[in-house]
Amino acid sequence: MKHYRACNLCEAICGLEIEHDGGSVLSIRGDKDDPFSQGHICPKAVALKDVYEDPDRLKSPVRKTPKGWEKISWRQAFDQINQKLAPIRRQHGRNSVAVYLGNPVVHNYGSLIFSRPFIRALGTRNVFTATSVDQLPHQFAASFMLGHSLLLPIPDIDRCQHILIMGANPLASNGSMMTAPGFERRLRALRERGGKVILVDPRKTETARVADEHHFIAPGSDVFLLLALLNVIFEKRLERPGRLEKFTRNLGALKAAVQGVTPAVAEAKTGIPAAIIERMACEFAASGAAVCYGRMGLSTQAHGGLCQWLINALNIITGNFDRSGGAMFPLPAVDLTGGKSTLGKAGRWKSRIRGLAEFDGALPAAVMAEEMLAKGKGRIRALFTNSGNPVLSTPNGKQLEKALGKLDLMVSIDIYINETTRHADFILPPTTGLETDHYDLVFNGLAVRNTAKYSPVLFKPGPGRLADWQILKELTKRLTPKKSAFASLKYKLKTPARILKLGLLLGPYGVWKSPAKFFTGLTLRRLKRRVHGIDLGPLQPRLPGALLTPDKKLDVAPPVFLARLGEIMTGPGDKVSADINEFALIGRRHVRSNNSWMHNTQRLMKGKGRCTVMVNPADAKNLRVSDGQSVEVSSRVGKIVLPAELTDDIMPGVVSIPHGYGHTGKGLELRVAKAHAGQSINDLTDDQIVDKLTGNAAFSAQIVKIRPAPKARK
Ligand SMILES: Nc1nc2c(c(=O)[nH]1)N[C@H]1C(S)=C(S)[C@@H](COP(=O)(O)OP(=O)(O)OC[C@H]3O[C@@H](n4cnc5c(=O)[nH]c(N)nc54)[C@H](O)[C@@H]3O)O[C@H]1N2
Ligand SMILES: Nc1nc2c(c(=O)[nH]1)N[C@H]1C(S)=C(S)[C@@H](COP(=O)(O)OP(=O)(O)OC[C@H]3O[C@@H](n4cnc5c(=O)[nH]c(N)nc54)[C@H](O)[C@@H]3O)O[C@H]1N2
Ligand code: SF4
Ligand SMILES: [Mo]
Repeated sequence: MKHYRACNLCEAICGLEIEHDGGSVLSIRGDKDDPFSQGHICPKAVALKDVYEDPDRLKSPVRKTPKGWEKISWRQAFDQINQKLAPIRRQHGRNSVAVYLGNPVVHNYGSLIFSRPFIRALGTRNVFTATSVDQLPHQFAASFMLGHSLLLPIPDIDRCQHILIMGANPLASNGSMMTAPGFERRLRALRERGGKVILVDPRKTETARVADEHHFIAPGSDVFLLLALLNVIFEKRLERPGRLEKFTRNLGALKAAVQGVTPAVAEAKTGIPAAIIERMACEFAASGAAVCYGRMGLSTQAHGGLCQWLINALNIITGNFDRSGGAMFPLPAVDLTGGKSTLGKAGRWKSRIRGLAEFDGALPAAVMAEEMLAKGKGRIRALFTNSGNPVLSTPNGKQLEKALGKLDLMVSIDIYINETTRHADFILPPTTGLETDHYDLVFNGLAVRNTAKYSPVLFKPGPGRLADWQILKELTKRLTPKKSAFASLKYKLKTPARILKLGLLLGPYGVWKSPAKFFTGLTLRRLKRRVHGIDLGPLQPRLPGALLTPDKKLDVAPPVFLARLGEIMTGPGDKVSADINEFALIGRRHVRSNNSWMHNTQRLMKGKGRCTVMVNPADAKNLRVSDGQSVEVSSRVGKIVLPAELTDDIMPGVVSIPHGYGHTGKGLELRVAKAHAGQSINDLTDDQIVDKLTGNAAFSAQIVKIRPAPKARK
């Protein structure tokens, strides 16, 4: 039997063809008839079978006891959680209970939809999500420039002729903040039609293989490259905002802001020769269909917010915004912006200890531990985690681990006991992957083409199993005062599929939008019938209509960015180390790995351990370190020991360690791939180093010391 669905493991939403016998998976292949992914998949999709079959995956709620984990019923779990939660809320107030939402929430529509009412019912300001260790700067820039944090410009990769990629490695990550299944094929096609791919990255990554040019850049210095590119364009009068000009505000302020940051100034900061910067700017401006795209390497650094602003600005002043071949705005079948601005949703409250500002209802994850540790009124005493592993994924993970030990109550909704959930008092395991239905509410909104696809349940979960949304719904119900019979019936009837049905009906392709489309418009029933998905066409210009700023104008230089830019231009500058043992730390991803949680699948964890420290051979020589030798990497917050991997692919003065490893705790040993346990980069990253503008964690360019590891005592 064949089943069709979209893979929900990463942002590429590839179509899958799954052969099965009703109970087990026989094979997983790319669905050639999926109009978007056209047969592309990566090795992770095949590992969905392993997750489904994994004997280590939890199937029923567990409670921590002095004798270890004890299985309990759902009713016992909900009752006991409630009994412990109620007095904490009563005595210490609503903010004493915190929530952390991890990455898989955005890949799971039920969890996404039902997390909101849960947070609302808790009424807490201590909400943390993986956004602030990831793409917050993109959303921050979108909110201030366009009026909504989800009005995100996406490179029109299939029609552009020139792409400048900064701090992204789509050949390993399959693309991010840019849903483009088969990224490599799309980049190759760009070059085959005579286009150009330029990559700027402190590591010559897998993506460099398909680029025309790769330039090393000093980590954390991208803001100066972007300022210089804009500077050259204004100096040479190459700016051509075209039709955007009519509805763009503050062009003059942008021009003034980049004055003085010449290619020579940027060369000193970035290491990229001035002549190359000048040529890059001219080629970009001359292309007519160019786009600049910057991802993790740019958003998770001290100037993340400025970088994402300047990328938008570069695309705007060259007219490559909202036009074919530039950065465009998808029109998904369910529009999450809801037509309401998010402009006011910033800085409404601040974190208790460090005073970092809220954005879109959440505080930076980097303050989570201190909010649990620092005594006083308003301390976090209870935590719910949903689909996350912040001990491995947020800066200074060891400190967070210590803080979790001080909580009065911790509840985790997760399918595994991991480095974080092992500190929970209760783990509530949902159905996952092949056992759930899905519609991609988030990534259709970031996609390089408008498409829609509904993924039905493949294997019906057995009795006593609950989906994420059912767990959230039950937790919410118990927090909410008794409602009228009508209100509780209405709530009872709410399911993700029913909400989707309504969203599609009211959405831009829905029957409701245009009565003329009564027989053809998008409905859930019609979508379900098209098992491979529906193509809704290439991206179309949407501005100024889609803008959600009060005056319906695009702001190319909002004051918050100008103020922050002023600070960094007149401030003392970044520490440039002179010590030969000191290096700038960057991260990395591997195609056969998925953040912290798929390291229990044999198929992905084949071969040598990948959790190594990449060091340039010239640096290794100075350090007297040879390939494979154990080195100690240390920072203000911690120390880890890993094998060195010598490679010319890494820029001198820079070292790279992947994140998501460090599965070394008792009871957490990987069953199938011990060589891949590794150590956590976030035992080195400093929680005090954040992007001051957005509060996002600044993982990149933190300074670490390296030395040969002291020999282990016998
Ligand atoms: N130094 C450094 N740190 C980083 C990064 C980096 O590049 N460098 N990357 C950052 C980024 S981009 C991200 S997104 C974060 C990710 O950080 P997190 O979201 O905190 O962690 P994940 O590793 O994605 O863990 C996901 C958890 O969800 C569980 N899970 C999987 N499927 C389901 C499901 O269907 N339901 C439920 N309830 N649980 C499920 C898994 O078992 C796992 O425990 O890490 C960030 N941390
Ligand atoms: N196989 C696989 N795919 C994934 C994931 C995974 O864990 N495994 N995670 C998913 C998630 S949650 C996300 S958010 C995306 C991320 O998707 P990407 O952003 O494409 O992934 P990264 O590999 O983190 O790429 C960041 C690049 O930035 C570079 N870099 C680091 N610091 C700097 C800097 O200061 N300046 C510049 N210019 N470059 C810098 C790094 O060398 C790296 O090549 O990937 C997703 N896809
Ligand atoms: S690229 Fe992403 S969405 Fe596509 S198969 Fe791989 S993990 Fe799944
Ligand atoms: Mo991410």
